Amino acid sequence: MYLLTGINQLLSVRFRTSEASRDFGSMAGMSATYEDTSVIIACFNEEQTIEKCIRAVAENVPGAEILVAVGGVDRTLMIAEEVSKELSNVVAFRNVNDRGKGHAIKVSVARAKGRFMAQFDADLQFFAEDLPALLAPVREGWADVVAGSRFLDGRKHEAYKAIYYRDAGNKLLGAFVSALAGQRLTDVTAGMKAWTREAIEQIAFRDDRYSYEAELLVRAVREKLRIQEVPVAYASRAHGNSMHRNNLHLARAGFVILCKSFAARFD
Ligand SMILES: Nc1nc2c(ncn2[C@@H]2O[C@H](COP(=O)(O)OP(=O)(O)O)[C@@H](O)[C@H]2O)c(=O)[nH]1
Ligand SMILES: [Mg+2]
Repeated sequence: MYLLTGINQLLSVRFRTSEASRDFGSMAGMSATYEDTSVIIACFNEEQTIEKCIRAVAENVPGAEILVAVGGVDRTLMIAEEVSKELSNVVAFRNVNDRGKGHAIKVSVARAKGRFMAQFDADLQFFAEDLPALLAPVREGWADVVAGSRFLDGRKHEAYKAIYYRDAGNKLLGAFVSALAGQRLTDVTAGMKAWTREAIEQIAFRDDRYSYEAELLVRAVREKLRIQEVPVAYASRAHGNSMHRNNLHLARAGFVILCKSFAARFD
């Protein structure tokens, strides 16, 4: 009972409103080339999807630098290097001493040439078609950080088979981080985010694993940066394995993200 009341209170916190009424669809087609942009793909044993992923990114954000930061032990790096011979703006590298997705993103940010950056998961759970709309708010100068959201209306999730506990947990995390940040954020763990170079340097997130996703947003609010959410489509994982192996692991990850978000708000 107390738990439910608490959750309700969390959800009913009065938030600073974001500019939810913007028409993301119309902005998506604005820029034809992305020479000023780097797209970061962190991957861990994604040999089955990496080629399709890189090609989809290259097609949807033509001209962008594509950094592929590879951990794990399978053929992902070999495949990415093969694609880079054909597509000159693809830079594939082994993330030496890979400590997790957060680490791979940090290392890639340090290597990236673009003024604007986006992260995009290698497992094809997100759609490269959403990258232009994700990047529009930072490239047009009206946001410093953009968070892709699977829980905002606007995109369909036709290839997604709902996992009740995971979805509920993600929404709860969103509500918790919103309450911490004082700004409504519906989805803090989505694998699609974008930022400006100045913003990510100012944020300087610390976590090397999965909690960096929420930490990044909490620190962005602390730094008084402008965050915009953009709806993104989502699909179930069809190949490879999630870094969250089972429900127990997932629950523990949720708890760790919660604690690290709290620490990032007040440290
Ligand atoms: N370099 C690196 N990438 C990772 C690591 N863990 C996950 N990733 C990548 O981060 C993205 C999201 O991970 P995923 O396992 O799909 O997380 P989930 O979608 O939350 O289940 C995928 O592209 C993974 O390959 C890691 O330890 N190192
Ligand atoms: Mg995934």
